Amino acid sequence: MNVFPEGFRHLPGYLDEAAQTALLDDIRAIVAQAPLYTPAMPRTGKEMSVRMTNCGTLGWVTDKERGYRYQDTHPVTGKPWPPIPASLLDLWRSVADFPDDPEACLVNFYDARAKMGLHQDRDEQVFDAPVVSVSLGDACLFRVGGTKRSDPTTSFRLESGDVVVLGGSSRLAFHGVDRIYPGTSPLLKNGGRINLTLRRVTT
Ligand code: MD3
Ligand code: FE
Repeated sequence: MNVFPEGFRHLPGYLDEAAQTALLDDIRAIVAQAPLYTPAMPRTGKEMSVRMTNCGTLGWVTDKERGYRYQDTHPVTGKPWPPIPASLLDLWRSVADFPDDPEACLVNFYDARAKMGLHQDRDEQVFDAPVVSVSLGDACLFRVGGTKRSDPTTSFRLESGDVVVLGGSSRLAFHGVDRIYPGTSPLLKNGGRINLTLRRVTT
């Protein structure tokens, strides 16, 4: 029984080692301009285990007072987000099958204990563009279900260099990261996993 939602594409090993290293250099330059920060859940203020930053004209942020949203500046430095690097624009143009470039690139950093609970991505104003995700560093156990929280889910590993395209009905599928597998990639000297998600936000 195939429980992958329609429009879900997993491209294992899409980026080779050289492309992963080059992309990691781009991400280091972004983090130097826009440091990783610890986001907090709306209302409760509970800190997430994943640290985040963004590049692009808009970035996804969350804090206790104002909740989930997109904004054009870093919540700690107040500076505009750095631009999306050419490497990621090229990737989007190759796999997204969408006429416009992405506006937002969320950079998630997972240490060995970090995880992300099952959720839908619905803070964007439009859902017609796909979400494109790139994994770097340690592997993770990823879970994807259907468009209802109660739908059955499938779990599989995402490895460094994998790309996932979430188009069609998969765009609103529930998904999450159950665990990181420490020591499964030599890419990051001190271990951990980086995930990049490219998105359209506005009309
Ligand atoms: C499936 N990030 O930032 S990326 C997120 O690995 C997020 O950091 C995860 O979920 C991570 O919101 C997963 C792959 C992904 C992204 C968006 C999706 C899978 C998706 C949207 C719908 C279904
Ligand atoms: Fe998500």
